[in-house]
Amino acid sequence: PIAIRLEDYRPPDWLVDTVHLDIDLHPTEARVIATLKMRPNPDADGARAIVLDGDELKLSRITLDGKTLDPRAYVATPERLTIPRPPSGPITLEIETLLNPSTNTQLMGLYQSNGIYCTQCEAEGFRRITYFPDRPDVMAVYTTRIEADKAAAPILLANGNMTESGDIDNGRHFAVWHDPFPKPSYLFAMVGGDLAFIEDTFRTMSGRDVALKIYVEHGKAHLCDYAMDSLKRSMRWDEEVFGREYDLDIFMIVAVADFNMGAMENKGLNIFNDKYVLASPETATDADYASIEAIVAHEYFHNWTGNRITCRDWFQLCLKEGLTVFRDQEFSADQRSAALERIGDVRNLRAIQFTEDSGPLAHPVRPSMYREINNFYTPTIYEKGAEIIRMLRVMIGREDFRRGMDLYFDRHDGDAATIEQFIACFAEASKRDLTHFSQWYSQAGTPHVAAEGQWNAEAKTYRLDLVQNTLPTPGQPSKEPQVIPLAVALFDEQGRAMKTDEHLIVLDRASQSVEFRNIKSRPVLSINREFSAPIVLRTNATEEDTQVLAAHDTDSFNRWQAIQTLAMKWLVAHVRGAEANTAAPLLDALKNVLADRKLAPAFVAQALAMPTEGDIAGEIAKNVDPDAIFRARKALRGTLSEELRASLQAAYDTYAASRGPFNPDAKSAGERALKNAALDLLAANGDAKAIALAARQFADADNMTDRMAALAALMPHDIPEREQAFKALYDRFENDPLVIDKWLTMQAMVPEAATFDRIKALTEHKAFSFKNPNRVRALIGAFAGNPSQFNRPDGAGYRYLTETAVAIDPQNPQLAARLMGAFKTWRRLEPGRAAAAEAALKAVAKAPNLSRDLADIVGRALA
Ligand code: B3K
Ligand code: ZN
Repeated sequence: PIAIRLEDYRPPDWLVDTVHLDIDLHPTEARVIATLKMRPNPDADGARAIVLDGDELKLSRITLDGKTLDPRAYVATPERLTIPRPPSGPITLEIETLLNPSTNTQLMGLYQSNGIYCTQCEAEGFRRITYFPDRPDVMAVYTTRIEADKAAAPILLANGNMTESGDIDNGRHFAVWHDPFPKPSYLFAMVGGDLAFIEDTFRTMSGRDVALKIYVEHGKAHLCDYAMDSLKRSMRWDEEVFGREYDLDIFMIVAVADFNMGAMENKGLNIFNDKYVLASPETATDADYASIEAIVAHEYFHNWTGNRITCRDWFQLCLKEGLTVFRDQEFSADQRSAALERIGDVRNLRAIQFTEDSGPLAHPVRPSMYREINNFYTPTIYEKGAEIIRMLRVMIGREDFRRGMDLYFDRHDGDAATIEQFIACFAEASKRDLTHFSQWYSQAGTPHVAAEGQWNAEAKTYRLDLVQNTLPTPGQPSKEPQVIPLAVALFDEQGRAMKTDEHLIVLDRASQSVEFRNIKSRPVLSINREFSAPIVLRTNATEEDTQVLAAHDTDSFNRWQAIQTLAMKWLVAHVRGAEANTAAPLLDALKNVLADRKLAPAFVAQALAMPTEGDIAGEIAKNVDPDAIFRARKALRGTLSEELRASLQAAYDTYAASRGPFNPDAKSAGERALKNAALDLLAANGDAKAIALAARQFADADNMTDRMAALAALMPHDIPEREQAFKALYDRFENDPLVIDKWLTMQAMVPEAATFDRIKALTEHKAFSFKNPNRVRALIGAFAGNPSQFNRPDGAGYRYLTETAVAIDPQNPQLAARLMGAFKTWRRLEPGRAAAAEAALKAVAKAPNLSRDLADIVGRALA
């Protein structure tokens, strides 16, 4: 695939002012007539040829200013429509294309999901509908007329407000939608089908009433209430916190079963994966409820950060995605618990982004080159992008941050903007030079920071020496120092906060020292509080220091971090063969936390959740042996199970007893989380009483959270109770695909050699289909996330994954490429496994006719 470079950006030669789409829906022969009012771009100096993008398109007709275009005046291929010598002034083009939605298995452009017509255009799917300058800096006003068989598609939706609808003869009908806000083509959407819906209204801060509708397949309307509630809370929150009001008369969400990702923010017509809309206590876990809330909010927030202000080009993707993730994280923090949200977000960042940043797929938050843009919807663009904005707020303070956001909305409303323009707003609002800070966008890799403190008893000073270093990443062999905001506090050895003047240290050189004065006793350092910067931190803290923080740090994040640090120390020592080392400091810390009635149960649950196998592999970083890691983690959990039995049982009993009707709110979810974390550890050794307890909870549960937690506790053990539970889950929910996904995932996670055969058998099961992305991710994606089994020493896991990806590729390249994300850490494996992974990747690279998506990912994974 050819390289697209940021430095090659040129403004479009032609602009499109209005688009009129006339779509005649049909399963195999849908007809699209696009009428484009175009004019030369006064800001461009390039050639004046008209070059429109296409992808697998079939042109049936074209007119220019009402006259059929002479075949010698244009060239049409499936990928491009070129008019080499168009008139010099404004023109109207009418382009007719014919599509086959029923065979569109890529799920890009116009396709059918369970008979429902829907579209997905980001990033480059609009060109699968009609020829168009399919780039985000071409913004136009769209009017969409949809016509369809009324029985097959009684509901016809598109962006904007509906302006007209009616019946025509032959049982057909139509609807016209007009979106007054100019938008790029990637935000276009339409839907047609026989759908159920729920509706509500929202009164905006200026007093306008907005109709809210959520459309789903028939029989699912009763599962939409939580999504609707999340939507209304998001709309209110964006008004209160960012001053952003909704702008159309209607806001719609449509949920479909076949979708390549989570959801899509099309203007006024969000299209969602079923998984992030449908919920009932019976079928959705607390984690599902939290994701629905976060994703509904995320897509809604895009209305301002993404739609009203969009991206000039795809290199600026983090402009909308990093910012919108930041906004949805803030929303969840406000709706639930800020401390717990931060712990969860950092856990996720380390699991998915730090791993990416340390391997062959590392890339800057704003890349300077890509070959397939769909491969850049990554944790780096999204999660690290959000971290940069959080750091910016820490650096300039909340007030200037808000003023910078206001300025951005004010100045760039209606624009296709760049990162530079965004940062300039904050530089102006805070009167600061943010040039060096902006390097976070261009330099890849996670900085490692060493913080070493020395207390001088005589001088009563505490000197903190800070050193930063970022390892090379592909294409960036040497790195510059980053601007790293470090929130700091000092405690005495009894855990009392010391009064110090310095709270925020900005490390912006390779090394620097800070001195605290008037420090009368040896301090304990709490640094990178609230995870103020996305870095890997090493300190010279003693184990006693870490215990002080684990017991007393007033920053919940760092208190949780201290406990993780104690656990990690034990785990790494164990992986390296030091089996005799004591877990006493960790056990003390956990006993403390379990006994502390003032702590939120959700926090205690997070403290009990030991570092994952992936976390440990990241810490070890080189020569990783997944089996040794698995054994160490199992041994630690076994020790906790033995040593904390009484307090775990007490925690379990407390929250098992306080059960009322299911409520998905944060407080109830936190109580369930603690109860289930306790159950998980109680059962970690396979103790017969604990297994019986888990089996009983599975059987008696009145909600999916408790049911899945019980199954997760049984899952690591090769016992009949586990197999009975798998069977019971299937029998009860065989007609509910979203629960079937949980059933598939849990089986794919079993840490036993037999899992490999189980996976292969499950692909033949009638509940499974390679055509549905949710099923594939639930089974194959989860297997790729099973560290000990995907990384089987014989390499069979690698081969299976790559062969599966190659088989899926012709049908759905995006899905195939996503699966390959499992190889982002292959280079840190021990030599035997690394060789097997490399061989599997090389076999893919040699396969014929790879999609651009798969070829790009494999090429980079091997580079
Ligand atoms: N913007 C979409 C993602 C589109 C992915 C295209 N491959 C969803 C989101 O981030 O909100
Ligand atoms: Zn987004």
